Amino acid sequence: MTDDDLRARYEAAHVVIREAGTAAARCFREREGLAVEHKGLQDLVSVADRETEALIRARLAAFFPSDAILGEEGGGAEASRLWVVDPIDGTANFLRGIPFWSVALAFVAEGRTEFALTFDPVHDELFAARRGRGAFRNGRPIRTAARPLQLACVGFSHNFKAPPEAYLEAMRRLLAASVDHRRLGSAALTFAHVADGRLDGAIAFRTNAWDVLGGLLLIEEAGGRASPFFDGRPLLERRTVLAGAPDVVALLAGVDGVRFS
Ligand code: 2AM
Ligand code: CA
Repeated sequence: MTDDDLRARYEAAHVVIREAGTAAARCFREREGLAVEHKGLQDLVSVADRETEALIRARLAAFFPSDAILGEEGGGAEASRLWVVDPIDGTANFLRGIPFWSVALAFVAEGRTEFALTFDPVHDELFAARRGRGAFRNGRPIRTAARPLQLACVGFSHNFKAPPEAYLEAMRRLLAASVDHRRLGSAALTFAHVADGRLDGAIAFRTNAWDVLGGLLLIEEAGGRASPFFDGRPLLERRTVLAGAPDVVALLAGVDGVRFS
């Protein structure tokens, strides 16, 4: 793809994610009575997730009809030009009225994430990164933190399809090193907060591409280290990923087989 092709998509993604996030935030404010279904154990979906994804798909298909789309709710398959969409990451927070959720978009060309956007419409924070060109919050450059380990804090993302052993091993290592932790409930937004230096690292257990693909690029572009998502396995296979400041990443490397290339 040419630089112009990528730039056109990156610019369009800003417009699309702001529109989608604004629509989702309207549902968030009026969420009482929203129909909710259970996808699995502690795994919910609402009409807001479906409508937000439908809006994103419609806009992307109109702008770039030959690109493929993979979305959490609507599915999809690997392709050479692929948009990866999480319409509402942190659905459980969204439905409880906890204002920590996001809309996440990433664009993959020839098996490499080229840009990523994560939008928190409640706080009007749009995190964006393009490969090789840095990471930004609302257009201003952001950097990962460089705190000493004993002031550090790592964000966890867990889902009930992941076995507990790796989670407990990560927790054991952090507690032994006096590193604090949070579980904020949106993997995509947790990774964005690491890119912005608010948290020092993030680990997500057996997670899907749409939850973390963009966040891994955001952290890399903000100066941190990130485990590769593209490791030879199919994109649709879940895996554990880890990213953040080098000493945090070193402390957790190897948990659930996480490797750095
Ligand atoms: P979601 O809100 O889009 O479902 C919670 O710590 C994180 O795990 C969120 O990013 C959440 O994404 C994700 N998550 C929740 N249930 C999940 C499941 N069954 N499989 C994979 N990811 C899940
Ligand atoms: Ca998600």
